[in-house]
Amino acid sequence: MGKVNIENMFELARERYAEIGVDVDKVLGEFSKIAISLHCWQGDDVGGFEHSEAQSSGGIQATGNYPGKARNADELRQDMDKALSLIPGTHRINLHAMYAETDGKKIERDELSHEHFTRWLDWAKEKGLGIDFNPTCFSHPLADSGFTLSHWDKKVRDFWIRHCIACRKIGEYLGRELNKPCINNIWIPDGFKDLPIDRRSPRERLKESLDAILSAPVDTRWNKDSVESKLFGIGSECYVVGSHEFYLGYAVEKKVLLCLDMGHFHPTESVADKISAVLLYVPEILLHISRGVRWDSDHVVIINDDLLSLMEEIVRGNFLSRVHIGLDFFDASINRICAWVIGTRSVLKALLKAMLDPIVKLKKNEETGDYSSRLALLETVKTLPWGSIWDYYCLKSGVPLDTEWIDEVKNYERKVLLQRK
Ligand code: RNT
Ligand code: ZN
Repeated sequence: MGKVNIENMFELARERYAEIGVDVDKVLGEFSKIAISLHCWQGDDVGGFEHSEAQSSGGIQATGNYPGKARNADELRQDMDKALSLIPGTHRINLHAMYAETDGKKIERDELSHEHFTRWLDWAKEKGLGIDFNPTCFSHPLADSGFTLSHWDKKVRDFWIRHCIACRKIGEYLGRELNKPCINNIWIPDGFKDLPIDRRSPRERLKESLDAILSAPVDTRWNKDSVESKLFGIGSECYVVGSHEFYLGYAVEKKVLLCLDMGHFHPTESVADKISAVLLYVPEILLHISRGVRWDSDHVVIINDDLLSLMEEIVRGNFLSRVHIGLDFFDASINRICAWVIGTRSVLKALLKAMLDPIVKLKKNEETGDYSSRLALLETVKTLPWGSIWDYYCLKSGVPLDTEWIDEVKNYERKVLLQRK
């Protein structure tokens, strides 16, 4: 579609929205400031670059065999650059400790420091990106038992405590250097495949370990701690130590961030509905936007009811400054750059749509008890021309339209990805 057509359609859409009391220019101004955290692990199927022989996956798994995955950090950055060039706005990237660059030297995870992330940092500085971080408490011989911070053996726990403290220090450094706080999210796979007798002790040990991690002196202006719960994993079907209740309580007690992953709840539970409840008690939350199909399958995010209602809740509750939007999906059966672009653009589009909704009018309907008008208007906004506003935003941001970006990835696939043997 030509530039003039996009602009004309935008003008008409803007008028249409003005009729229902929505100031599109104001919305676009606010929308352009929102950063999404792009997870690096979509680019290499959650592999990392340690290349150790003893790998275990911690109950998460990318499936598929699409050619061209990144084999080292340079390739991963090159692929992320490509993806970011097809996504409007300035965003963040989300790293795991196992993406350290150690120049071929074996550095144990409890010895990692910011020096092992210098190239990531320089790249982020150059591109104006923020960085988020995660300790990697899986894919490691000391995680083979299925237990890390809640392990019965103090030596194993202490190793992972040291690793998490090292990661908090890295996060502090990255945050300060970039002048943008780093969200440091702890997720551990700990749990039992089959029925445990003692559900209590591992949770007591996990609490103790987390206390030890958080008591290390780290400037929380630059490193913001977050904890992520889970319902079950592959191999931890019967019991997960870090359950929702565990971490909700922990985050409330310690005033740290709670991470809500969309795949980590019972399938009919709404993560959207949790936001306004949780934010009464914790300062901020981190989202791991994901799409579970039948189970916590981490499919690429698309615009569906779950995503739309999540974004609506953040906007309608006026929570944008307290909700950090991160992505967490991994699909190795399609082009990995397409996965990033589809998922991130979908999140942005759902957010834009939510911001364009006539919230003042809808609230008024509700407050006056006029639920018929509320429902009628909710149905009306579904077909308002928000796609034309998205197209215009892409044009002004210098990125291709929805109908155009795929060609660029296909070119890149031919020229770059398929050359990786
Ligand atoms: C696992 C969690 C966790 C991971 C990443 C790699 O179920 O969702 O967030 O996906 O840390
Ligand atoms: Zn997650």
